[in-house]
Amino acid sequence: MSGWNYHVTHFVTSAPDIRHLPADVGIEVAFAGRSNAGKSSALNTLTNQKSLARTSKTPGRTQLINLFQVAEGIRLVDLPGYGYAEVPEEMKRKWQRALGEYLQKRECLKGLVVLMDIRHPLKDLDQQMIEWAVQSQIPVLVLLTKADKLASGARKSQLNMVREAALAFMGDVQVEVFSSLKKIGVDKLRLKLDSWFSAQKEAPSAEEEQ
Ligand SMILES: Nc1nc2c(ncn2[C@@H]2O[C@H](COP(=O)(O)OP(=O)(O)OP(=O)(O)O)[C@@H](O)[C@H]2O)c(=O)[nH]1
Ligand SMILES: [Mg+2]
Repeated sequence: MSGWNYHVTHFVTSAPDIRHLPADVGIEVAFAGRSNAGKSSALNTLTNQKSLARTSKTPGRTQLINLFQVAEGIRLVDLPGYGYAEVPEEMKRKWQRALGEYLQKRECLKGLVVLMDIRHPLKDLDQQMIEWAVQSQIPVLVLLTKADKLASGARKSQLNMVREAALAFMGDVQVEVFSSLKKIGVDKLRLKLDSWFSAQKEAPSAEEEQ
């Protein structure tokens, strides 16, 4: 199975809620995680583009559902970060609602990448996110981000700890280390996306079926 070329990914649209998204067809894989976990950076690293997804030192920067197209019917989604305390309640409620709706109602969602800072993994909302995905039979790839911030021993022990904890979810949950800065784990991410997106590539077109 040959993979997709993620480098040609381009921006499609930003939506405040699912009603503003394009038709619910094809396959989407969403990147979720706490504010500042490194979602937008991971998307830029994967696609080898400096500023496809906007990154910021200020948490809560990505407040919209941002869609990117890899190929026809193949999309990546940068979801609003959750769990940022400094955001006004009203705004927080709005994002949380948009996020929940997207996760529960979007039929074409076929995989979830949950990003967590390797130094602070498995916060309550991260666990809720994984639990929800497992219940919905959506496979999960957990990326422990900013792995460059830890020495290799500490990195390994965090990975083992989170892998152990992930077993409790009793679902399709794979855990890997990742660094946008040092390009660690990018191959693992690419392989996983290829496998989630392969259904689309292998599906016969309407013409071939006849
Ligand atoms: N050292 C290091 N810093 C990183 C890495 N990835 C992201 N960062 C930094 O972490 C901060 C947040 O990164 P973003 O990619 O904007 O995080 P996000 O999850 O998209 O944040 P929101 O959009 O607010 O939810 C930025 O200052 C990045 O430069 C990494 O692999 N290593
Ligand atoms: Mg972001």
